[in-house]
Formats: sequence, structure tokens, C-alpha cells
Amino acid sequence: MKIESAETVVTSPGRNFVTLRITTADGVTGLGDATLNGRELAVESYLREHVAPLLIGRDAHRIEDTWQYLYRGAYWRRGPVTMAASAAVDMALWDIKAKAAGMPVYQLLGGASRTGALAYGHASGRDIPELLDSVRAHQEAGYRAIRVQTGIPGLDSVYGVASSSAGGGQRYDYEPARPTALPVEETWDTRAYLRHIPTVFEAVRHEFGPELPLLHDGHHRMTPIQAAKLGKALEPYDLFWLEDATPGEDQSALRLIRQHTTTPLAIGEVFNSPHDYTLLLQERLIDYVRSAVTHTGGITAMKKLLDLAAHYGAKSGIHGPTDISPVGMAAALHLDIAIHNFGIQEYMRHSAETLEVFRTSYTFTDGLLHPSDTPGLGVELDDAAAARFPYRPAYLPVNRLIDGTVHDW
Ligand code: GCO
Ligand code: MG
Repeated sequence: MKIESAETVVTSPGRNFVTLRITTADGVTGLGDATLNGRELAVESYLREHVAPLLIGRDAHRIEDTWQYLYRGAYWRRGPVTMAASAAVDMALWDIKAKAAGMPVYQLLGGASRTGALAYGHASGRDIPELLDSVRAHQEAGYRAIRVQTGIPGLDSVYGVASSSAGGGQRYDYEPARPTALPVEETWDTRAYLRHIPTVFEAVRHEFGPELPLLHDGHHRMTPIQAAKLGKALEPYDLFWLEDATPGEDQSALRLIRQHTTTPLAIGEVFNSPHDYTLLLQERLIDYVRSAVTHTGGITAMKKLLDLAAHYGAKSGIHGPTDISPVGMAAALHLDIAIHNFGIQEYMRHSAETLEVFRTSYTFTDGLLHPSDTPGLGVELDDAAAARFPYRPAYLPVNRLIDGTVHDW
């Protein structure tokens, strides 16, 4: 099954996406997501210039060998750009192999281990009343687990909340890579945040009771001791997880947090290799692995990472914001259904515009996600629709403390 072509498609239906399409000599096509929010063209050019020429003539069935060829053969290993490019190739080859076998990808991963993948959505509000409305709206939309983010008194805009300049109250539809010439700069005050968040969860638990699984994203902003303080303060509210409590690349910092709190911890959406997790898993410092299939080298690499995580009692929490394309989301769902140590699946729901370009077959019913039984990944890309949405440079915000010091976003 020789690879005849490997082409990138850049499109911006509401936000930028980079997709790789591989086509074999007998006309079987496979898609892979290569989207790296705010740095999309870096991956696109890496794929087009340095990877695609190496694929032509290779046997599409040799997924593992192609993965190793691109990883070890590149010499320069790991990193978000390289691993997103490898991920796109890997997803496309799994798509092709499963289509050739007449099966959905999850069947090739060992078949279904559950009836559906529990999803969580992103509730948010500039203030607590708006947040409570958003939680209710997500329950009405069918979610059985909900992430909670709010504005912070004294700060104009905060990660995870439709900025007040956007008229507030909007659904937090897209990860905020904004099409501006320079990144938007936001101001942050951790002490104000630490004072406010416990009151938020007090209000949410008071309104919605003790059962509803609630998640919260610290988005890398706290020092380890601040994260320990918040984790401890949130224990009465029984969170499903506290995510990215501190910049995760400082793995040993999680020892301090773990000493102080039993709030479950999730980390890894900015990681791209099992090496990023070594200490976190071996010392059981985290409970959920947050990597995206798209940023971690694809299905082949993600399956290995999640099997490693299972050995240390950690579960999956695969990254699924709207800057992971429907192709990357579908790849996640095939893994979610097949692996034993499934935890939860992030599902922000893509916009109608995005779904004009990416024809999906996965479904969300009664709080659970289901990859379809369509052979392959179950997503097709409409080229004519994609051409209607040209690329626009867009940047994630830059965060600064009140004194102007650049801070984690
Ligand atoms: C999440 C992430 C996103 C990121 C985005 C960056 O938990 O979904 O933190 O909100 O900000 O994916 O591109
Ligand atoms: Mg996050």
C-alpha cells in the first residue's frame, strides 16, 4: 500500500487548523491533525518541507516503522512542532490502515472497553451568577462533568472566560488565539485568584450539589506552594481534578503539591513525550495524563504513553479544546474507547463553521462520546469548504503580573 502523496491543508473555519492528508496509490486517504495553536505554520512547513518528501513510496501499513523513522531519523527529537508533525502522519496512517481493514480505528486498538467516553465541557462566567447559568446550560446540553472557570474580581479578562470586552456571557467558544498582529496581553494576580476560587466552588456546590464532577484549570499560573494552598482549599468541594496547577516541566514541584493536598491533579497538555512524565508517573504525583494525541506523536505514541500511565495508576484525560481539530478529537475518542485506564475526555464542541470543513461521525449523547463505527477515524475534510476559510495569523495571549513581569498563561 504505497504512499503516493502527502499534502497539508491549512484552513481557518473560526480558528486555524493544519491537516495532513496522505493518499495511497490505490486511492485510500488518511487524515492527521497537525494543529499547534498560535504556531500553526511552523508545523505545516515542517511537514511540507521535511516530512512529506520522505513519505512518498513508503508502505502506508508500516505505522510503527514510519513513527520510528520520523522520530529517530530526524535526529532532533521531541518538541511540539516535531511531535505534532509526526502525530499527523501517524493518525493518517492509522486512518488508512483501518479503512483498508474496513474497521473503525478503535477495533485495531483492541476493541471497545466501555460503552462511551465520559466528556467534560467548559462552563465559565465573568462572575458567579453568569457561571451558574453556564453550568446549568452545559447540563442541559447533556454534559455530566463540567470544568469551572470564572473572572477574578479586579482583573479585566482571565483565561477560560469569554473576555468582558467580548461582551461577556459568551460561550467560551474557541481557545483564544486571536487574529491580531501581536498577542493580546492580559494581567494576572495570583493572590486575588487564590482568594476567589474557593468561593466559586462553594457557590457551585451549593447550587448543584455534591455529585456533579467538577474540574478546574490553573493554567500553569501558580507556584508549587500556591498550588498546594489551592488544592487544600478545594478539598471540601471534591474536584474531579485540578489541572496544570503549576508549570509541569518542573516535575519535582508536584512532590510539594502532593504532600499538601488530596485534590486529584492533571498535567500534560503542553507535553509531547513520555519523558515529560517520568517523575510524575513513577512517583505517582499526578492522577491524569492530559496530553493531546495531536501534540504527542499520534495514536502510536499516545497508546504507549497511556499504557505507561496505567502501570502507575494514572488515567487518561486527553486534551480536547477547539484548537484540537475534529480529526485529533476523533483520534482521541478511538483511544478513549479502547484503553483500560480511561479517565475523562475534554470536549469543548467545535463551531458550526469548523464542522462545515470537517465532516465528523462521532456522537455525544447522554454525556458520553462515541467514535463511530465508520472505517478509519471517521472524519473527512471538505476541501471546497476549507478553501473558503483562509489562514489568519493568530496568537495566544501573553500574561503579565500587575508589575508587568511576564507570567505563565
Ligand atoms: C485546556 C487548555 C486550553 C488551552 C489551549 C491552548 O484545558 O483545554 O488549557 O484551554 O488554553 O488548548 O491552545
Ligand atoms: Mg488546560
